[in-house]
Amino acid sequence: AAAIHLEDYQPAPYHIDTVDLDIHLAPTATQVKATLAIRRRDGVAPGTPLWLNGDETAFTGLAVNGQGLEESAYTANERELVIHTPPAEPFTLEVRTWVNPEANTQLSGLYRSSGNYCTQCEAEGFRRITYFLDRPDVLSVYTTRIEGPKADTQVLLGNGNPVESGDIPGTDRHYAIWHDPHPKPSYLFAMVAGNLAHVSDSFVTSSGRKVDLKIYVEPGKEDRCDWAMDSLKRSMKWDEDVFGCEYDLDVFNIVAVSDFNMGAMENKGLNIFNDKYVLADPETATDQDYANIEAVIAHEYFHNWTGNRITCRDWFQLCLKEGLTVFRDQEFSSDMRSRAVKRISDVRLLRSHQFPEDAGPLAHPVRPRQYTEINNFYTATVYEKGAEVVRMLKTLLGDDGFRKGMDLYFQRHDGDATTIEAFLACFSEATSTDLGQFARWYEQAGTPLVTVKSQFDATAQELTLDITQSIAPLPGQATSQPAVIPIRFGLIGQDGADVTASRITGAEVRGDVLLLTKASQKVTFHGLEHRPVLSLLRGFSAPVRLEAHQNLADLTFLARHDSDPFNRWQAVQTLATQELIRLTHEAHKKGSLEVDDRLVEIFGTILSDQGLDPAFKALALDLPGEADIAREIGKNVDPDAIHAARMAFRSAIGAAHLAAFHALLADAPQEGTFSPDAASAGKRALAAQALGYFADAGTPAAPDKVWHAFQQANNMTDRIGALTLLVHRNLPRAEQALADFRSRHSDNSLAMDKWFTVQATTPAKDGLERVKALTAHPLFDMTNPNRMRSLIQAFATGNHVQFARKDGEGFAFIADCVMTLDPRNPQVAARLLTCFRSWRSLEGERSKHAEKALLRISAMEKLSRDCRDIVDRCLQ
Ligand code: HT7
Ligand code: ZN
Repeated sequence: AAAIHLEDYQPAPYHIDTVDLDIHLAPTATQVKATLAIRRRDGVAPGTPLWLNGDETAFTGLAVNGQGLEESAYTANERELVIHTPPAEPFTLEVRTWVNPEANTQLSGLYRSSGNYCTQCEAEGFRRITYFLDRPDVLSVYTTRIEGPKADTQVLLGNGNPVESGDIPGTDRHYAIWHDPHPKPSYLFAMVAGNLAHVSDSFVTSSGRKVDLKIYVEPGKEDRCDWAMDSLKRSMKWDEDVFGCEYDLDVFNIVAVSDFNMGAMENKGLNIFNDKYVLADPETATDQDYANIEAVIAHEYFHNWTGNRITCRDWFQLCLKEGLTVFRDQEFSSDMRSRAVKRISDVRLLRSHQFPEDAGPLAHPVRPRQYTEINNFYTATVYEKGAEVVRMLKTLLGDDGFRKGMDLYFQRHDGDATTIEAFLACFSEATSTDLGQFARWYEQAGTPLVTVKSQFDATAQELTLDITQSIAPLPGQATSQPAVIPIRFGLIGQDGADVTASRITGAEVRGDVLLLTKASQKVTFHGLEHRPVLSLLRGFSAPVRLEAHQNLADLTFLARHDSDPFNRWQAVQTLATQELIRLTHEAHKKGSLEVDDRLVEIFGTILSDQGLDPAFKALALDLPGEADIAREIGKNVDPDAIHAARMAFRSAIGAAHLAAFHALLADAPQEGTFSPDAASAGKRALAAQALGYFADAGTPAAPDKVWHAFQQANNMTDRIGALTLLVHRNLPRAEQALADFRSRHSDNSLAMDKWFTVQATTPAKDGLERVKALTAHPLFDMTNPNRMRSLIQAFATGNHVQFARKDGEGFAFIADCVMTLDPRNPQVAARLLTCFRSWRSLEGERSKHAEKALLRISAMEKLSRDCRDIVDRCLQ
């Protein structure tokens, strides 16, 4: 398929001011009548053909200004509707199509989930319902009439406010009409119909308007919506308080469905969610689930202003809404929870998902310049790195400057479909700052590497840093230009308190932020009596890789004394990573896996620090994951050696601090009533770490301890934690625990997803065989995206030793799954396929097997555009 290029952007030749939809629902033959009020754009020649997108769209008729057209006056097929010579004056076009929701396995357009009708139109699903200028810069006011059989579609929902509803006399059918007064692009259109139950609440906005809030779920699941509703109300209040954004309709509806390609969708006034991000109770949801629900509910709600009121001019600008909205949801969660813990968790996610993407064949700028399949650009780079870029803007401009820029953006662009340039111009104008060089963050792919070498001159009382920044060559980007990199820093004196330099030369400094702007620069801190310990990149102030060449003593000092919690955590991670890399090399050559006592001791210091928040402690105790170690090693990766190294390190820590872990377990809270708040979750996370290390210390008491933890768990976090240890460490009664879990939760699909994932990620030698056997399990269903991800994708992304097996069987299995899935659901298949993105960094034999699997996919006849795009880029 031909690539689409940013530089080719042209505005649409026609406006579509209003869209009136009349949808008659039926499982296999839904009739859609779209009446479009169309107007030629100024400057466009009269008679310019009107070209509308379709995708497997079934045409049944049309009329222009109420009159039928000769067949020669238009072209209608699955992919397009072209009116060859439209009227010069504004006109109405009535188009009739029909849709088969039952057969829609792609879950894009109008489809069925558990017998209910729902839609997913981002990015290009609306054209699967009716022909349209299906692009984000065509904004229209929508009125939707939905009609269906009363028995099967008791609930009829659309965008905007409800206008009217009633029975259709003499039939068993009824209808509802919805009107959305806010012009919107077609990707934000939605409708839902079915027999759904709901919970209700309300919110009074800052200007005193009452908004009715409803969450719709399958009947019987209403009692699992409390947390989502609570999160929604907190999000609405937070957006008013922090960004001055007030909600703008009379109703806000959320619908949870169990078949959904992604997490959720921000359709105007009618958010549709993967039920995984709505449903929660202590019995079935982990603390992580609660945190995710809070974040995703907030994210979709925040899109109402950043995405819906102000949308993207074209899909290249996707980060305009996604990066900004992720930043906003991260800030919301930070305010609801511990800011330090949230920052560490976000950086871990960025490093584990975005850094590998940015270092391999799928690397692309935060604002890509070309694509063949837009669905493949809903990536960690657009979302997570996009959020980091917004965060850097805030760091550079300060809190007030950032808020001024956002205020100007909302005021100037409300109702627009706009660009990154326009967004940056608001910040530039509001703060009189030149952001020309900063814009490179949107244009260049790759993670900058920042290296720092420091030298202290006691006589001159100067600390000098030699700093470089560079991006390794990438496909399509041989060279790069220096970016503006804000480095938040501290200088720590011998007593552990921060000291200040009398003067700093060689770089612009704003408060405690150093601005790097050149490929290499020398920065000097003057007036320092003693050599301070450097704390760089505090709070992870820029999405870069930092090589600061700090020795064990300095890093240990930072781990103990840094006033910046992120860098305290980072110091432990850096030390642990260095040791894990050394141990991995030993394991690879079958050497001895003796762990350095000094490193084991650092974990003892963390454990005994009474002043640390339990959630922070839990994160600090967690060793870098296997994928993190692989990424740091970068080439000739041997996943077996990494696994052995990591387990050896864990055993050493467990054995050395057994008493401390034991004490932590004895102190673990035995709650009566479960609370999902951050403080309680932190205590559970710490107890889970203690149990894990206790198990890895290998004492004879460990298996019983874990089994009891499993049996006594009164919430899902504790239960799944213990079950994971039983299965992954192959402890006695693991199979019994799996059977117990299954019988307890077999009627709850979200809980059963966890059951599949625990087994998919077990590093045992027969891990792959277990996964293959589970594909034949009666509860496994390849066509349900959540279930597929819980087993297949969890295996491919969370089981490095088995996925990257030396015999190549792991790769071959995933290739088979991709090929099975592709004809049914190409979006989900293509996402699964991205698990091959780091194949070139594996050691020889393994990378050969991965290439073979990719070539097999590439040779498949009728491969979707989605998978073709990913496989071609992986192999380039
Ligand atoms: N904006 C939404 C993206 C999304 C999506 C994209 C492609 C295909 C299916 C999809 N479902 C949702 C979600 C968000 O980022 O808020
Ligand atoms: Zn989003």
